[in-house]
Amino acid sequence: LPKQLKKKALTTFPRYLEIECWKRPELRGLEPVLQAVAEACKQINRIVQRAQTDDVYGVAVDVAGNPLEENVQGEVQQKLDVLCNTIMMQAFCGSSCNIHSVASEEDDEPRCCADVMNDSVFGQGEYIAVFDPIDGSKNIDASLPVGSIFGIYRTQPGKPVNADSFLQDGNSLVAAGYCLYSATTILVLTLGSGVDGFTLDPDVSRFLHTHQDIRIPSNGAIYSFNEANYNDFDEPVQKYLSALKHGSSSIKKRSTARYIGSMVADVHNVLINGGIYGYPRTLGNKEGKLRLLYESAPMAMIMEQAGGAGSTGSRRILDVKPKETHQRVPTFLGSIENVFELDQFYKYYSDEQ
Ligand code: P6P
Repeated sequence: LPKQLKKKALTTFPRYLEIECWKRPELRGLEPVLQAVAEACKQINRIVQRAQTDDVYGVAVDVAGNPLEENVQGEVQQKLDVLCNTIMMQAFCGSSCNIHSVASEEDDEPRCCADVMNDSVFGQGEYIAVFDPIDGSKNIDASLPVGSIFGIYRTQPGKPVNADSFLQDGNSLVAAGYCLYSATTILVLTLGSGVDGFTLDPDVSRFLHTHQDIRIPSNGAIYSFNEANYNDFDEPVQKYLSALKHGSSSIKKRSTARYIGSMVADVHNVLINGGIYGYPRTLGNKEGKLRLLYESAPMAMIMEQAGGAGSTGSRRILDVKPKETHQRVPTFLGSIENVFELDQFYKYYSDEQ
């Protein structure tokens, strides 16, 4: 092939981590952790791909065959959710001794890694991790995309590590990422200096560095909201959506409404193509539906690192300090101009003024 037609060989995720941790030695402790998380995402990918043929699917039951109790979200846990939670938890806790404790969407309370691994060798580390192991798992019914979301914080020096250690605002995130299980399986990660994407080559089971330094367009055509809730939205959101549909003196008419109902898929679509994703507060969810700690804050870090924004409508998501692990927050993520526009509607129309 002529030189210009030869595609540069894609490097692997381990190679990327090796170089990033060489550049920034303070991240060295995360190298085995993130390697293990990538392996966990490969396992989850396979489980998702085979969920409806391997009978992993269905309601998780106890030894007597009774459905397991509802999780903190009030959902009867699916076998798949429980399995993916275990895989992700063991990846964080068992990969090294650098993660002290973890908080999962599937568990009421954070757990110390020494307990998770049943070995006091673990759980001494300087980091804590938060994750939603399989967000939107109900979408697997219709073979729709689902995703895993995670974030890593440092423990606070000199303070005991407990549930309060997780109540840090998103500015303190050291790393954030997600894995989207869709037409392709892609791991998207930020270590605080840009965003990179790694697509799984299923033939060799390797994440390859397909997206270097992802930058979200400063403005985009996509708007991604569950508009069935339109009548419940705050007036600023209603006016913003109306302006997107009809155009206004200050807002360009948008042509592309997209909503899959799987946060990782909807957010990734906006990251790659530009636009805005929103899950505003509704009458049924006074603070929105998405969880601050392990959904909105990691996604907001990724958006900001890619040149975008993450807002609650009145403040940066990364500035919101959680009061409790499963706190919800109104969430708007996407291109800087789109999110800015939305915030301006809140500024001028909100009845909160
Ligand atoms: P609705 C999935 O259950 C989830 O948490 C997110 O992945 C998704 O964006 C949202 O809920 C969808 O919620 O109310 O639009 O069905």
